[in-house]
Amino acid sequence: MSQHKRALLSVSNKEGIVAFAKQLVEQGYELVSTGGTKRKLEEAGVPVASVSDITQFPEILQGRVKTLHPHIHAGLLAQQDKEDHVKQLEDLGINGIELVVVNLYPFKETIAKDGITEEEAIENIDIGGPTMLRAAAKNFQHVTVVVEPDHYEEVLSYIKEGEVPVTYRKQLAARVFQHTASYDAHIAGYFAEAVEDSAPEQYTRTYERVQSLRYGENPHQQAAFYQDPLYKGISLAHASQLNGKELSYNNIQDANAALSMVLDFTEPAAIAVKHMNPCGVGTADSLFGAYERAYAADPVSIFGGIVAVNRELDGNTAEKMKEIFLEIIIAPSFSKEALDILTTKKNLRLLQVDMTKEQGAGQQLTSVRGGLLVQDVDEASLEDVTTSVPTDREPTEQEWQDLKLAWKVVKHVKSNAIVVAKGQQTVGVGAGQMNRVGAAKIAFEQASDHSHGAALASDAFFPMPDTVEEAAKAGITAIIQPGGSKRDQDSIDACNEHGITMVFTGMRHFKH
Ligand code: 93A
Repeated sequence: MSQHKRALLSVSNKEGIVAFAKQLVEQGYELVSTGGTKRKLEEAGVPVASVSDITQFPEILQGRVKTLHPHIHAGLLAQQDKEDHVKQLEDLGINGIELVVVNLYPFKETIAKDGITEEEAIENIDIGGPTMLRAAAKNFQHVTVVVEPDHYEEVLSYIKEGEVPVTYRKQLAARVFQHTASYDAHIAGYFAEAVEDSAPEQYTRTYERVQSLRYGENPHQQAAFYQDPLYKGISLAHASQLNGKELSYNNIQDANAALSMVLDFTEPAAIAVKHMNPCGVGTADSLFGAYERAYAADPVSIFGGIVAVNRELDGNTAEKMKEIFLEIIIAPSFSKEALDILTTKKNLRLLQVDMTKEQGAGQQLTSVRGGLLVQDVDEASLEDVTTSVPTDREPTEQEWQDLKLAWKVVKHVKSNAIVVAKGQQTVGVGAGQMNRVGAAKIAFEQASDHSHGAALASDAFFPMPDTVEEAAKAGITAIIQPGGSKRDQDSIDACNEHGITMVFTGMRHFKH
């Protein structure tokens, strides 16, 4: 056995490798490298042997087989405190490897690029690298393994002190197994997507931290924001923050709710959200008009709320928004005038989100104790169903407009949900009640006399005619709901009695 310690260096990301290698040589290490890494080190005048010299085997198949050889892997996996391991290495003329520095082909970065071919993606699946990393990590009692350039300095300082402590080597091994697990999860996710097998029962995804958050839903809870790097659709993780304080956990939840809602509208729309429920929704021919309606829908609750719009935010609308305290404004873009107006408020968060991407909303994850529920995001709309009108009276043109708006909004309201809408805006929202009539009563109370001639949407069917009775008292003239209750006829009769028209969608929109 050589009296020198040996380090194997094989890196795709060559940042910092030359400086690190030079210092290893100074510390008495013999270096061994694969083709590209070796070239880089030689150019810098660092003495280095090639893996092929050790294996006595060339790199073949355009680099697909470089380090996959018993001379390398026995060197990595041998337990130096086991006599028979040491003897076998000696008999076979294999030297041990004490330090492994490997980072992998950039698979994730490659697939993130536009227009990448399957061939390019596949060539970036590293096989030899993870094999070395995992071998060295398994053998952390005897081998130091470094997968991130961030660790070069720390490892060097230990080497200079004489030895890398085994506790630290174990930490590095843990990083390696996290790294290779996440690397493989990216590959699995890519393949699942490629064979259109990304349904919830085949769920394979890996998430990466976007940011640590100051705290969670409450100050005593720790939290962080993760993103699915494979998701290429519209997401807050891709937003540019143009002004304001850092987003909080609750901000992200609320902003996500507002964004999801505004994306359901093609006409100019403004959505105001509080605690993940819409408190005001307005649409109009202009964004200014839409915001005026969203504001008028509930001028009290919007205070401290989150507003999302689906058109460039202009100066006039910005001026109007500035009048009250808002936490966040989300828009596809902000005019210079709007920015000048709103950036005078130091804390107001402005989020610019590209709303043009077409990819769907993907899957939704909810954690339960010790587990996870996965489902498709509810992206259904009225266009996906065949509606029917079981009542004597059909909706008028105006009622249809209000019903459509109410139905779009009710999907985003926590169940049991009742939304009352009139004249291109919501006038009452009853959210998250344990009983449907309770939700309706809240909506009517909020709507006050605006519920006269208004439309009502219910996220699920009426098990009894009581909601219709209450609606009639409040002056509602049109109702939209899934239908399908055993006692639908009682609700239909009640509607007919009060001259109310009712639409069945055949589709439910529970949201928990
Ligand atoms: O194609 S591989 O999967 N086959 C191998 O045997 C192998 N050994 C190391 N890729 C392999 N590597 C990877 O090559 C390393 O993980 C590293 O990312 C890269 C370094 O290659 P080079 O030194 O030629 O730039």
